[in-house]
Amino acid sequence: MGVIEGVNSPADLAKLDDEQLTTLAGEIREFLVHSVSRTGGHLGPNLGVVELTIALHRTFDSPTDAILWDTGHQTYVHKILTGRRGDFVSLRQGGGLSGYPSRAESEHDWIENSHASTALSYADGLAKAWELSGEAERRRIIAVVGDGSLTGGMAWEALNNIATADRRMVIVVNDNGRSYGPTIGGIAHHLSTLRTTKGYERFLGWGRRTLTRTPVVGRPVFGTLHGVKKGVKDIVAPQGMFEDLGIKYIGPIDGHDIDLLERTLARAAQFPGPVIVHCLTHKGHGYAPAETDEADRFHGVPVIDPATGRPTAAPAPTWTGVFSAALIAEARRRPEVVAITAAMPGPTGLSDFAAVYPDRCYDVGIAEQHALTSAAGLAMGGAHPVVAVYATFLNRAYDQILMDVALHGLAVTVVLDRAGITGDDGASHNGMWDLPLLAGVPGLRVAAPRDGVTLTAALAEALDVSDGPTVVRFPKGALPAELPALRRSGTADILADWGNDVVLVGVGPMSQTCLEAGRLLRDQGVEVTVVDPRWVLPVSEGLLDALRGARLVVSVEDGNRQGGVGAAIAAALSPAPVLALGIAPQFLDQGKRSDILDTQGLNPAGIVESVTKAMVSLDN
Ligand SMILES: Cc1ncc(C[n+]2csc(CCOP(=O)(O)OP(=O)(O)O)c2C)c(N)n1
Repeated sequence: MGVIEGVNSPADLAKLDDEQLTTLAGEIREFLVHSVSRTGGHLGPNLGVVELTIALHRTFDSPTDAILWDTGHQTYVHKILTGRRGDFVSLRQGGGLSGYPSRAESEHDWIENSHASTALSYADGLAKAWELSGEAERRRIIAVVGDGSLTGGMAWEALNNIATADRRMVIVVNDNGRSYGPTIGGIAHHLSTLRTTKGYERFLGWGRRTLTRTPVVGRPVFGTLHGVKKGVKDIVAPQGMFEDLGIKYIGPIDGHDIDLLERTLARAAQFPGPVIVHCLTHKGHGYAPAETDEADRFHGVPVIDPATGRPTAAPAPTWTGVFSAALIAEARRRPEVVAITAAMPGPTGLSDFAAVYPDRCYDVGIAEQHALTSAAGLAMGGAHPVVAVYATFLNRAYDQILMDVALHGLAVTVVLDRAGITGDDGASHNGMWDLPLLAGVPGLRVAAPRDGVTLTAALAEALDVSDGPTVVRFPKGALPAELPALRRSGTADILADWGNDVVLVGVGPMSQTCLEAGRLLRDQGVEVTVVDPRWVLPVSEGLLDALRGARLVVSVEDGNRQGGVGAAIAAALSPAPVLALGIAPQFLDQGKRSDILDTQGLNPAGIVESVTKAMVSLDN
């Protein structure tokens, strides 16, 4: 039996000696590689925090003490140590173990939102609450934040507040130098300076030993040196940024040395105020294919062969790939086109663009708000920025797209990847919020292409718009086959025309689903037309032309139906009856995209059922 089998709760860690702890770390790594290679998931980040997580759970008393993981993608080891090792077979699957912390799963999980840079704000609030309730003396708060997540504005808003009070809090900076790719920007540069500079503590130790041995002048010189501590610190190890804020800084320390981690964390826990422990870790540590992967150190992997790290399935063409190629083609003939990513050049398809046009691509860090307003500035200066983000992260930048871009009538194109139901990553990753958010932005136009051809066309059309923002949204996953139109009505495509008693309107990839539902209805003798609006918001004249005269209009979108495209069509056609199908506002558990669509009735049979019911009630 391995050591790992005997660890079912943090308390079990206390019994282990140094040798057993080293063995445990190795066994956890082996377990992670074998388990995640079968399910897919965040492998690299978790391989990097094995020792750190062991040390945290040995030093602190979770859940009496709160360990708050920023982003939460690096909590697999935490899950293993808190009794969930047996559930990894179902990682990220419907009804299985969540890929992020989950409050329903464990009392050890506090935050389950996978959006980055929030842990320090949660920590600040929790510290205030425990101060008010009198629990602050007996409970500790530990926030673990990566160097990538430290590039997010929220982290700095939190630090600014944390620094002004002397509430106890241990902030562990898990610095592996990477977000997906290398972490960018001044903060990353500062951390790397700390990483490479001789530690201040070591310098002071050297100063004390050397100078106090020097007769007469030595002691006074050391005293002066100690007195002007801050200045010396900035020369030797410029941790100034944190200490200038008013937060004690310890480090950098080796984040793979359990004993050193424990001693340092224990020291930090005694400090009567906020303290930063700067830990250096390696993403993908101990697994060669991850350690040598230049792109992202196996940040997130599909199902892979554990021996080689290679995906077991042949890569299929993706929406992201079509966007990436289309953007490069557009940039070739439009010198004003530039691209912006918020720390996700690979996943959003911008790394290929950056390889061709390095001077026209900006990675701004995990800073969606800044990305949008910086894009506004670029547009003011004559560029046409394309901001590529996952749909779920656009939520962060709503005010910026509304006030900084749209109010100014600036030509910024936002490309939303992973729009609609994404599935495996659970509630916080579904891109189901964008359409209702964007529907209320004056002057903003949204395209939802249904296949690769319409995606390429939508991007070109968006880049032609010069008087306001445009959005092009598409889902996660494999690209569907091309779906040609019968004819155009303005900017809308008529996909099938078997009479117009009922008109089905499919948003983006739901056009294909509507076409299949249309065929079933036609076979039942219903006169039905299927339309893809392509440009879904605001509701276009061409679409309205195709809808007028129908007895029933049914729209289908794989997002929040409250205030979405269907609601906009209903408002435009009122009082004509419109059935707006989509997802009722809710946080959906993880599962396969197709399974979730089935349970929401957003498949051909479900649409037919809804249409039939609506027609019956119209007839009565
Ligand atoms: C607001 C937001 N934008 C983008 C992401 C996508 N994302 C997930 S993890 C990650 C990088 C995080 O880097 P770091 O905090 O250093 O953690 P590491 O994976 O390196 O351990 C990014 C950009 C996110 N989770 N949240």
